[in-house]
Amino acid sequence: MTMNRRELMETAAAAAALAAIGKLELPAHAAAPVPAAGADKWVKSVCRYCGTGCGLFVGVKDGKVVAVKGDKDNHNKGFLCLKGFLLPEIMSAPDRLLHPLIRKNDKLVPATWEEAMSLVASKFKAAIEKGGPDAVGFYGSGQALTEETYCANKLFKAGIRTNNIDGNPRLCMASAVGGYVTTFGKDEPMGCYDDIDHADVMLLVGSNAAEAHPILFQRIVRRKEAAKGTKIVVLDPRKTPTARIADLHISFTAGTDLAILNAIAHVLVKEGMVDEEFVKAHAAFGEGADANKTWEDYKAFLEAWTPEKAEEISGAKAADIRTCARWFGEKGKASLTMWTMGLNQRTKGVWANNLCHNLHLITGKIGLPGSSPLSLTGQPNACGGVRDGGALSHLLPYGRLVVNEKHRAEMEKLWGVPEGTIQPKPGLATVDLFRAVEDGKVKCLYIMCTNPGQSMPNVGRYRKALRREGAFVVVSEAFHPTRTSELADVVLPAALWAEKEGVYGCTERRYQLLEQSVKPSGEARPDFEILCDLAARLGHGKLLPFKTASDVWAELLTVCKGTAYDFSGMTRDRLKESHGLLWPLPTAGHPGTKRRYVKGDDPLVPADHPQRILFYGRPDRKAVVWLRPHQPAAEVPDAEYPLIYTTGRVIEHWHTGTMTRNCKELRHANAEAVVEMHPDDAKVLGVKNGDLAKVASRRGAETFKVRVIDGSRKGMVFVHMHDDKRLCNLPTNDAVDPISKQPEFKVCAVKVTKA
Ligand SMILES: Nc1nc2c(c(=O)[nH]1)N[C@H]1C(S)=C(S)[C@@H](COP(=O)(O)OP(=O)(O)OC[C@H]3O[C@@H](n4cnc5c(=O)[nH]c(N)nc54)[C@H](O)[C@@H]3O)O[C@H]1N2
Ligand SMILES: Nc1nc2c(c(=O)[nH]1)N[C@H]1C(S)=C(S)[C@@H](COP(=O)(O)OP(=O)(O)OC[C@H]3O[C@@H](n4cnc5c(=O)[nH]c(N)nc54)[C@H](O)[C@@H]3O)O[C@H]1N2
Ligand code: SF4
Ligand SMILES: [Mo]
Repeated sequence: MTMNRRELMETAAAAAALAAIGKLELPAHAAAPVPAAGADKWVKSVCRYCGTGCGLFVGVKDGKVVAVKGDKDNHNKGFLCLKGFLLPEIMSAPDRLLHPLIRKNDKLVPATWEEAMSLVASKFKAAIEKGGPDAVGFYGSGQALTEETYCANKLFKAGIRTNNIDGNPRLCMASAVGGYVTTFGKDEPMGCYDDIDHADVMLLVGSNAAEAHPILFQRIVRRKEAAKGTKIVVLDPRKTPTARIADLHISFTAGTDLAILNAIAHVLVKEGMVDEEFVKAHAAFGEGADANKTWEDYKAFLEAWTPEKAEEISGAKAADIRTCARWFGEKGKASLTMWTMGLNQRTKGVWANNLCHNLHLITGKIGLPGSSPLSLTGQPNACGGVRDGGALSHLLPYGRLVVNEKHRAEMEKLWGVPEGTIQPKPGLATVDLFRAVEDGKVKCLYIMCTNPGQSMPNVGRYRKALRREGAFVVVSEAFHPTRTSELADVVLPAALWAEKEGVYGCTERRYQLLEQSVKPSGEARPDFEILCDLAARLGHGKLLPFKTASDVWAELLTVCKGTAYDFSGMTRDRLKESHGLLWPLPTAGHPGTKRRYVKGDDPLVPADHPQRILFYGRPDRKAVVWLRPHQPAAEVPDAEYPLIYTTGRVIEHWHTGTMTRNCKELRHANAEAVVEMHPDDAKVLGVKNGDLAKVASRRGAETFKVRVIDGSRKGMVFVHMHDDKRLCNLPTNDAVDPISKQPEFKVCAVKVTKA
């Protein structure tokens, strides 16, 4: 790390920062120092960035956002990390897009809204007339507001009648969704942040929470400080800032977690740490796609998965796996597992999720304070808008499925469209959607609130697809140029964060309202308004008759009613008064649900249910323990491409950097993506700190500055994803998990040479 970055991190708001440099004391927190800008009013809102979902107040002066301060009455207790704290800087950045752009003579030039929207509508109409509804598609985002995503979903699935609507949660949370649905029958975690405060043992698997969820990480650190003896195990190939607070850091070859997770279960069974009664009452067992196995079958399956075998496959020490299992399984202790992209972004991502759930089901350490599998959500509204709202190509709102006739009929009735309107076949998931643009099947693509020209795996291929002759690409963006807007035919200026109103749903099923603080900049319009305008121009105005985001919410309260997501008691007024509400919340007076499936907490479990828990998500009212053997990544190193390539985040930057590059403090701290490598690898390659190295896979290559760092794992290089000049996704693999269709960003094979 450069001195510059260290200096920055020392003054940063997150406990993460101190943990990263090996100190555990909590820093004097940046919740307090509000810039001396003297705001006239403070408007309640939520941070624009990560799935922690910190509550904050936006300080407004003369119609401009001048400051933010953390909301003391929300779960973040007034704390914000540096990115959240610096949000005001992004609002009036020089690269804010203030008017529409249209491509003329291969150049993007300013246009009026009327010109831009009539061009978009005519292109969409022509494509649909010629090629049918599936000739168009929509690619959305876990950062769009719930109301916006819902409008897009309704317009495309019920108006245009295509299921070709997907979004970046496919790159992010799809394997978590697949894990929850296959194990519990319904998506979304059962646990909550409060579990951190009760956990005795915390497993962080493939999660660098110190950088990616700083305020949650701070809560983890607080728990460790408050309850001596709390054990933290980090399973990550790299020695991340998160790993620096671990009591046990298990490093291993990327892509081999399945062997380790099965070996942990092996030890739990062998050493009598299972809860037979719980298993008997609540667990089913399955293999492949069917829950047709038994407890005995599962134990027989685990026989082979010894820690020694896991060591052979993964390089993790068998003794460490045993220690981890013994901590996790100790009777009477609360155990919490949290995971993120290290598990999800894999071709066996759903299986890896299942194996996390298995550990909790066989020990009964689930649905108790401090005991839960809790997948950490990446984006601020992946849960609320896209997952719960059903805006993926195979989903319909609130747990309903495109392939289910009854679900389609329910939605058709709710949407007031004729029976048979919704297509019964799932549309194209992200990678297939972009391939359909490549081969001309999808002629028009509408991209909203995401930057796939930088964030897609094997991005060189899809950048070409977006510029293909005959493809028409619309991008709704708050900034320009981005690596996607530069490829567009039309760029629409979107209102940003505090310039509009809507709901975000974060990791713990918590829905929160972002109130509008200021007017949109320039000619920018909220995505909600743009979508309603498009619907009217395409002849589907009746489907989106909404005047305000609040009107959309009123409709959502009816759409969720009676589902496992029921939040119909969460009126706009309640959201306004509250500092976040957790669903299920089915009636006006209900306080919300901390722990789902748990009697006395979850209103969907009958009060007289004889057991403490009811897994009502599946017809047999059980959760499934899955028999999932280890399988290797889609691409593993060989003689020609000898190193593992993995990519991810740094605390200062958000994804493709369009927003955080606009904060000078963040930009200066860590502007350029580097390739981190182990000293031994650097020696073999003949490179040192600051040299340039070319990283090449079978798909593409990019050059990065070298950072030699002993926290790296030998045989693996790690590259940051925020740099728009050095695209970390040129080499990544676009192979997908067969169940979740999520790409394997985290593992592929590369060769590195001095550039
Ligand atoms: N600062 C910041 N915070 C963010 C974001 C951001 O862009 N910047 N983005 C948000 C979003 S959308 C997301 S999805 C989250 C992501 O949050 P995280 O998943 O925590 O972040 P990543 O850096 O993508 O990856 C996490 C870790 O996975 C490890 N890893 C790689 N391969 C494997 C493997 O095979 N097994 C295991 N167990 N681990 C492996 C990497 O070494 C890395 O440390 O962050 C959210 N928060
Ligand atoms: N190599 C590699 N690639 C990855 C990952 C990885 O770990 N490694 N992680 C993947 C994951 S988990 C994720 S979530 C994706 C994220 O990838 P992206 O979604 O492509 O990344 P962002 O930079 O968040 O893009 C959001 C865009 O929306 C714009 N924007 C902001 N607010 C608004 C708004 O209100 N309306 C509109 N219309 N636009 C707005 C921002 O300027 C920004 O350009 O990246 C994926 N790609
Ligand atoms: S932890 Fe996440 S939600 Fe909270 S302030 Fe930081 S970026 Fe925003
Ligand atoms: Mo993500």
